[in-house]
Amino acid sequence: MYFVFLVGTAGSGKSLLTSSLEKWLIGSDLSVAVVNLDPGVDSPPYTSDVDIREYVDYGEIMESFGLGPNGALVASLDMAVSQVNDLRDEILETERDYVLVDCPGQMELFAYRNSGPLMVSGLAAGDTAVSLYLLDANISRTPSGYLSCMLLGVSLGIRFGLPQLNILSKSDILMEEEIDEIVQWGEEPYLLEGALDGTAEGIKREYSRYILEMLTNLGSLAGAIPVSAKDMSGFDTVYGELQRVFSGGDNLYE
Ligand SMILES: Nc1nc2c(ncn2[C@@H]2O[C@H](COP(=O)(O)OP(=O)(O)OP(=O)(O)O)[C@@H](O)[C@H]2O)c(=O)[nH]1
Ligand SMILES: [Mg+2]
Repeated sequence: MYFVFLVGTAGSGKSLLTSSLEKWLIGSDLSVAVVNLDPGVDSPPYTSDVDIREYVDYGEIMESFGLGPNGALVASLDMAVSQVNDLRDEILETERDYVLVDCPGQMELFAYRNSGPLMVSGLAAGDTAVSLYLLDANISRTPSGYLSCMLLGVSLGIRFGLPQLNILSKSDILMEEEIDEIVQWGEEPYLLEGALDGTAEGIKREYSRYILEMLTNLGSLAGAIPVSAKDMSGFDTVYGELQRVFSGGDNLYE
């Protein structure tokens, strides 16, 4: 069983990509289970095989504890993590090859509290797992937006401890030349440096240089694969990269 966790900032396209990737994998004769890990979602764009909402009632938690949306998400995840073994058993019972896990959008709550990483490690529990980190094309189309998304990606990699593929989500909203430029930023750091120098000034430029140098030294400036969940494009490349990782490729954060 191969676990694929979809992570990224709020609205970066995790749920729609989960849905489109499921369709693509099934169309390639592979068996797929879909897991919804977002307790607060109303109607995800897929039919989940395993759903955290069967284990915790976000609305009721919000009401009975007098919590706001963020507090209720934290409480829901904290409660659900005690049942992670049951969630995993339910996943194992599907006996599918691939497990797509759609993670909650509020990354600062999911990744930077204990329950998120505990949930991820509890679900995968020794099986091969990878995370797809979505960079929203709306943000990463500018050099400083791209750099800050990459920085967040490193931080998420440290939190989850999984090999990670960077996905340039919603690439259909970009022009072909923009996509090429962003892909090249990942391949040739000096191009990103030049683009940053041309767009940032003062302290922003200085910080950007330091961060770029750090990411380059860490070897963490891996490129992002352009994908559109809307047009179903880029999936063959994602699948190829997943195979590379699953067949014993790199694990950056172990
Ligand atoms: N153009 C375009 N829009 C997309 C794509 N993927 C997602 N969107 C849109 O982006 C918005 C957010 O998509 P979701 O899939 O809900 O994103 P998410 O990361 O699951 O959001 P949260 O769970 O709320 O954090 C929706 O309006 C989607 O229709 C894409 O590939 N192309
Ligand atoms: Mg979602």
